Amino acid sequence: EDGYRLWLKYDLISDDVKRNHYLTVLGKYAVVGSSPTFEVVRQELSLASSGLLGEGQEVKEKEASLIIAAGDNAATFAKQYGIEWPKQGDDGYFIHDVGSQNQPKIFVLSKSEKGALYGTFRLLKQIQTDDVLSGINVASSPKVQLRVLNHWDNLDGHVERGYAGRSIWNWHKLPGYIDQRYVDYARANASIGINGTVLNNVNADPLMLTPAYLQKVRALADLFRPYGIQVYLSVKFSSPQLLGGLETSDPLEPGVQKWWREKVSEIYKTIPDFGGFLVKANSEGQPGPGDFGRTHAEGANMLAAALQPFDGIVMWRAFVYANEKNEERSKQAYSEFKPLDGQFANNVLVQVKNGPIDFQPREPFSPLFGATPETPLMMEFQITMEYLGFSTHMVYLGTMYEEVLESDTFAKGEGSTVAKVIDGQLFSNHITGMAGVANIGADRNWTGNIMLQSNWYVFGRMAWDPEVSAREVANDWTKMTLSHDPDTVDAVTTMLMDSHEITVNYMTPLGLHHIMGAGHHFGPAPWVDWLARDDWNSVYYHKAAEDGVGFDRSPTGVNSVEQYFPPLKELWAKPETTPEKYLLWFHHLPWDYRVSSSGRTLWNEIVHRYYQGAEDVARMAAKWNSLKEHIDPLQFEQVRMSLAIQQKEAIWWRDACVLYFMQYSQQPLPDNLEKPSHDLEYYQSLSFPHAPGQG
Ligand code: BDP
Repeated sequence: EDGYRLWLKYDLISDDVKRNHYLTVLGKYAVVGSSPTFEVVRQELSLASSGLLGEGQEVKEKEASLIIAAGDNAATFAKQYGIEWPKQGDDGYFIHDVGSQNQPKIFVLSKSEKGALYGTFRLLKQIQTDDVLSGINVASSPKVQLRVLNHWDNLDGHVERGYAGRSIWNWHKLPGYIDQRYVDYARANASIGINGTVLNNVNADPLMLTPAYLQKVRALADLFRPYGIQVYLSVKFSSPQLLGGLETSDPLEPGVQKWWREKVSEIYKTIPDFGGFLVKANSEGQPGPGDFGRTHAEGANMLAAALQPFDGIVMWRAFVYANEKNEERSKQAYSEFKPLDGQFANNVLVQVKNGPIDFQPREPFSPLFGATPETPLMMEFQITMEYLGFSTHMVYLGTMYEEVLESDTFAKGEGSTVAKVIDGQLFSNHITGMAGVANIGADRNWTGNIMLQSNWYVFGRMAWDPEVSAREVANDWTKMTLSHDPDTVDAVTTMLMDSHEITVNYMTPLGLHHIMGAGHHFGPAPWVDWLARDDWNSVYYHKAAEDGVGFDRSPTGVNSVEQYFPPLKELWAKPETTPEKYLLWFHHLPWDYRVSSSGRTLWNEIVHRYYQGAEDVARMAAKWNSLKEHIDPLQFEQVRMSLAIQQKEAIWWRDACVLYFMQYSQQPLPDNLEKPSHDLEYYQSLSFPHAPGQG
């Protein structure tokens, strides 16, 4: 098992009783109707039944024990069999058994073919996770409309912040050569409900919009269509100048508007169901409406007007931090976008990173969530491991996503969670979305580490239902990917669930952030103080000095807490009422400050967390090693090696950070702790000029 098959392994079920039970369902199936999507359903059922059961075939409806139907056919079956079908959206599905204990007869019904495809994958998941099928009665609908992967893939095949090899898109061989990987990518996405993909990097190459590339995009769009996946592109705001030879890209200039209208209609002629544009504007050197004295809303709306006749949308990113007020970085997105609330066109979503800075191992949620009742906000999570140890650190992000989505913004009183902002419940948005920056590459196992496939998986599951539990998803993924042995499943699920907190401990405990290597973001480097912008440097973020450590974002400092709703703005203004996980995010505290949960001094608590984190990685590695006989040898070995690297790097993080901060705390390490094996200069001298994934 080399990881290529992801969570869709369909290995023969060895337990006879179970296999026979599933045979009573999947052994004889009927897919009612024919269409490209139903062809996909057929192929998947054939692959799954022959794999899981060793047999299985499509039969006539009357003989079938599993019937998949959509639209009018589904409605007719429901009537005929007296199935009470709960109200649901077009892409939802209803799985219902009308048979008997020994001979189930199961319907997978949906209003749409896409929903029937999702329902089919759901039924297969029930089998892959050992659920009994007789009596099944499951209804599910996506709570978020746009469930989209963002590929940061460049046209030359390099993936920005990618740690799983080259881009899966072989632009050179497209459109003529369709790699089997594209098909398996589409299957994997459809199986978790992902329905959109942005093919290229947000730092966009204008070439993407040239006719030759649009033909390549079309080949992918044609392939993905039956899987319910729409294609989107990142665009460069200055394309009218760069491609069209215009003198300006000013969004209010009629010539510019015309250029985009024509480009968009050319795209739709090629790809009739094209999804729309993703835009990074006036951010990290990218061009944008600000270059012409226009606002983000004016820029977004100009593109939105061109896309609107075709039902296309604009996903406009709020990742900006170079505003004229020159405010502290964590405050800028809010300052820039909050005043624009109500000014965006109907087909614009503003795409906001989960935290106010930048995909750190841990951040409080961005204060924009809840702050824009008139503007639909799209969540942007990072699935790729830019700040979390690339692909050798095993970090399950489900708990991190869950922590963000469960956070209460208090925008409309208690219970106004980020999840409810994103799924549109809070402000009744007409359009909703969640984006994940993909961790996918051309490595055989897709994500550089089998364990990190879980992050692609959980992103899809949480985009479908932002309130699903991270543990439930971890459990499902483990069964589908690694093992059915109950003790192994429990052990791996526990590892996954603990992994994020452990990593935060050995990288950035207690709200520390942005102290990784300059540029590549690999390894510890709290000493970085030489980069051009203040807010690219580690020292700007931790502010360690003899008087203490941490960033004062309370009212005595830069007052970013004012951007949150009460009671958070009051609670987070004081260290005693700030959650410990955000302590040094919001406060600069003396080294002898008492951390309430442990009673330790701040210095001792920091040291404790670094050591605890590193020790916990060793514990995880030992746990994994004990599972050897229950896991496929190749999978086992891949993960074992990664964990060994992670163990070494956790100690590196611990030692480098503790030695660095010790200069300021001027206090020793507690006696009982293992001493760092090198001095601080040694850690500072390490360099990684060719670390992967840089821009
Ligand atoms: C930062 C990455 C950079 C991205 C940028 C973005 O380091 O490579 O281009 O985010 O999201 O975290 O635009």
